[in-house]
Amino acid sequence: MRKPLIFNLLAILILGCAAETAAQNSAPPAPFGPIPDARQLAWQKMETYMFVHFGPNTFTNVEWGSGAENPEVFNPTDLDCRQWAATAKAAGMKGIIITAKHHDGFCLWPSKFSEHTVARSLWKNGQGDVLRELSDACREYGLKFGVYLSPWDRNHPTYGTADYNQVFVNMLDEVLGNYGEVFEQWFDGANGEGPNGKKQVYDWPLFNSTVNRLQAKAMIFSDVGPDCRWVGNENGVMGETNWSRLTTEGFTPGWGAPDTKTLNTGQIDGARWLPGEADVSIRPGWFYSPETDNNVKSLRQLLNIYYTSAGRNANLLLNVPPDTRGHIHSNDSVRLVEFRAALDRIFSVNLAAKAKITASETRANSPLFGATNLLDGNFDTYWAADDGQTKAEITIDLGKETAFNRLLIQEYIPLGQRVKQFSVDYWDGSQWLTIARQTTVGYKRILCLPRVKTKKIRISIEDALACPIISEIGCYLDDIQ
Ligand code: FUL
Ligand code: CA
Repeated sequence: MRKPLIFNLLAILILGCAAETAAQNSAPPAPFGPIPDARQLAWQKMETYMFVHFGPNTFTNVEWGSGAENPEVFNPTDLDCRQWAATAKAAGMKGIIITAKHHDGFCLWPSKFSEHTVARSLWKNGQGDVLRELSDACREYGLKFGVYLSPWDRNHPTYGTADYNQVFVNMLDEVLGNYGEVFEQWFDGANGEGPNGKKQVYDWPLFNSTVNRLQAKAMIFSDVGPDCRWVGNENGVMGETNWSRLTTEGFTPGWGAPDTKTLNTGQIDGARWLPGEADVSIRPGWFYSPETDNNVKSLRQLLNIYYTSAGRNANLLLNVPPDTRGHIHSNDSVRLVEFRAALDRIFSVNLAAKAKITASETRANSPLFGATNLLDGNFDTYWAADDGQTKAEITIDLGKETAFNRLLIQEYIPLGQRVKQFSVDYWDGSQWLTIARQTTVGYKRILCLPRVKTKKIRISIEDALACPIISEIGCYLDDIQ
C-alpha cells in the first residue's frame, strides 16, 4: 500500500513542478535587474544626434572663453538654423543639442538673469534668440531639440556663491520653459578653475528636479546621469564591455565622478539603468575654427566612431560646429551626407534576412520565443531561452556562400541587460572556426570582424546573468574604402 502511495505523491509532485515550469516559461521572461524606463528606451532608439557648439568662441577662435569677452563679438553674419537642421536630417540624425551656455557664461538666448547674452550682442541689434530659431527649425524638420548648459560659469558675478545655484535654476526655467519639448538636458561636468579658483557647490538635486518639473520627458545627461552617462572620453569610444548599469550613490558630476574606466564600461551589478552617450567632434575642436577646415574627420573615421559608439550599446552625439556665418561649413555637411550614404549602403539589407535560423534552446519550445524572431526586423519580437538557462547556440544557415564582416546583435533591453559572454564561429566547409569572443551586447552591438565568406554562422551565448533574450541578428558587409 505504502509504495504506490509514495509513488503517486512523487508523480504528482514531479508533474506539478513540470507543469509549473512550463507555465512559467511559456510566459515572457520576468525583467532582470534595473531596466530602462519608457523615456530611456525611446532615447536609446535615437542612436545618433547632433551636438552644436556655437557662441563667442566661434568668433574668437578659442575652446574655452574666459567670460570676459565683449558680447559684441558674437555676430553671425547669416545665422541659418534651418541649414543645421537640414544637415542633421540628411545625416539621419534624430535631434540637435545646442550649447545654450558654455563655460564663458554667454547665453544664446536673451536671459533675464545675465548681462552676458545675445541681447548685448550686435547680432540682430540684440533682438535675436538662437534657441528660438533652432527649436523652430528642429520642429520644422522633425528633429528633437536638446539643451547643453554649463554649470561652470566664468562670467556670472554670483558664480562661487550660494546665489549662483538659483541663477542657474532660473536659466534652466528659461531654456526648458520657453522653447517647446526638450529631449535631453546636457550637464557638462568640466570645471577648469584652478586651486585658487572660485569654488561652487552645485545643488544637483535642485538642478535635476527643475528639469523633471519643466520637462518630464527629458533625459538628463551628466557624468553620472541620472538618465544617461558620459563614457569617460571625448573620442566617441565606448568600452567593448558596456553595461548600461551603474551605481551612482555617493558620486556627483565633475570632480566627484567615478573613474573614467568605470564610466567607459559601466558595472555588471550597477544599481541604476544608466546607458552611455558617446560625444565626439567631427573636427579636432568643439568650436569652429578656420584652421580646422581641412581636418574634418574622414568617412572611415566617422564609420569607426559609429562602430565604437552606436555599435557598442551607446548613443552617438556627434558635434558639428557652425562657422562665423552661422552655417555648417560644406566640408562638414558633405562628409555627413557621405556618412549617411555609407551607413545606408552597409546596413539597409540584412544578408541573413532569408537565412534558416535555429537555436539550441527555445523558451517553452514556443514559436512565440522562436529563433525566426531574430530575423524579422522587429525589435519587439525576440528569441528567449528558458529561465535558468544561460547558454545557447544560434545557428544561421545562409543557404549560399556569403561574404560578411559585420555582425549585429540586439538584446531585448526592456527586460534588462543579460549577456555576459558570447562567441562567433563560421563554417569553413569542414569545421567551425571562431572569429570573435566578446562580452556584452546590450541594445545594439556591431562586431567588426575579418571578412569571411561562409554558408553558416554560429553565435554561442556562453554566459548570461539570466536567460538570454535577443531581438535581432544581422550580417552585413562594410566595403567602404
Ligand atoms: C567638455 C567641455 O569642456 C568642452 O568644451 C566641450 O563642451 C565638451 C563637450 O565638454 O567638458
Ligand atoms: Ca525581432
